[in-house]
Amino acid sequence: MTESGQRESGKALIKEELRRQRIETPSWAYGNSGTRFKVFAQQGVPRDPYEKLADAAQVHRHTGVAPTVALHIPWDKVDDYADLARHASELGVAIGAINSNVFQDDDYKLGSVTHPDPAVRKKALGHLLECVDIMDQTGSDTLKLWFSDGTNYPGQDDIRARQDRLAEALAAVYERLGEGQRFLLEYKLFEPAFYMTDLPDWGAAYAHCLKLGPKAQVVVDTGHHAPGTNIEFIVAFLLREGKLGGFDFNSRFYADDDLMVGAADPFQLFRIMYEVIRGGGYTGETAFMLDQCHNIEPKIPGQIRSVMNVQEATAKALLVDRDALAAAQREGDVLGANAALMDAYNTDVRPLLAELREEMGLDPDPMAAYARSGYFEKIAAERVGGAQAGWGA
Ligand code: RM4
Ligand code: MN
Repeated sequence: MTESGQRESGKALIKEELRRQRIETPSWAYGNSGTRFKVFAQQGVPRDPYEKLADAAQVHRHTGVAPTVALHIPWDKVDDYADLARHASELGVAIGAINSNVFQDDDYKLGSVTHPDPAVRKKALGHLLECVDIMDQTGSDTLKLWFSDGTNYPGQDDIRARQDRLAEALAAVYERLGEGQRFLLEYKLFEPAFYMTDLPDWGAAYAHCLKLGPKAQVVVDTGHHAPGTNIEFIVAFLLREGKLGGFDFNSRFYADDDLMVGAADPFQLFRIMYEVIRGGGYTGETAFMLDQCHNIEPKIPGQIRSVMNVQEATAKALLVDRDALAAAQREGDVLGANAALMDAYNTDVRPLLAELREEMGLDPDPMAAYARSGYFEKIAAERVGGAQAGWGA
């Protein structure tokens, strides 16, 4: 084959991979959000889970790669989940991961599943089991567990006993999982607890999951690490152990900022995606989910932009000449190996993605297509009255 023929077939393969990528958007991204200082209301914001799904369907309509929506319980509580799932499918999307919430009740002031009072622990576990019931009704295969549990002061509670309580709850949830269901265990360095978090890092999450079995995997929220943490190392390690269940993608400059993925550090996102591909996570069960809030920017375009950012990082990671990289690594060619990565990162993949979108029957420019669609004007006019959904509702 000629060199240009090879280039064309390489490009076709990359497009094939990009075409099958799936990025899940979170229902809470469509609602109002803010910081602890102020939640800003926006026009046209959904008032219930049905309207959130409609907004998510728009993101899928313009990107073609965001066909599922994560729910957060109880924020997205409805009387009839089968009906909600039907509504999603009429809109051309499906319900994805179920996110549990044991952090917004007065009872959880000192913790949920790690609380010193067994009655509170029982209540928290009850909620987690209820989330599995909901999965049965929506057909979701993934439960995401994030605990705000931790302590603010040295001596406040027994660190080791809290681990025992956590392990006990996780085992009970694990037991309840049905065929084809799994849970993803999320860790976070700090916040809302400031002294000690019960699941502060991937090592703790990994150890709990390892003990439980194959249906327990770790989820990496990119905003949940100390500054400077090498997240791609964590990705490589967990994939090697078959324990990388998925990502909560977002960007951070300082703490858990929940900004658009790829906004703060697109190079880091590229490095992460390279390790995902290298480790077999791209074609495996690693879920690409967004966990973001759009406090000041419009929400639907914010999600579209985020999906595009993930696609761009993925395309660049797919472009890495892995043979050349491996050869340079074998030869100890430090600069050559680094150049193999950087060449891919420095490639402008936007024309390739535009071409792919056209082949998929989409507009090559999803942001412009959404702006032209009239959807925003429609929801701004229609969604008047009623209570707007917000982070926490
Ligand atoms: C947490 C964590 C969870 C998400 C909530 C909204 O910090 O990232 O994944 O469900 O925020
Ligand atoms: Mn998260």
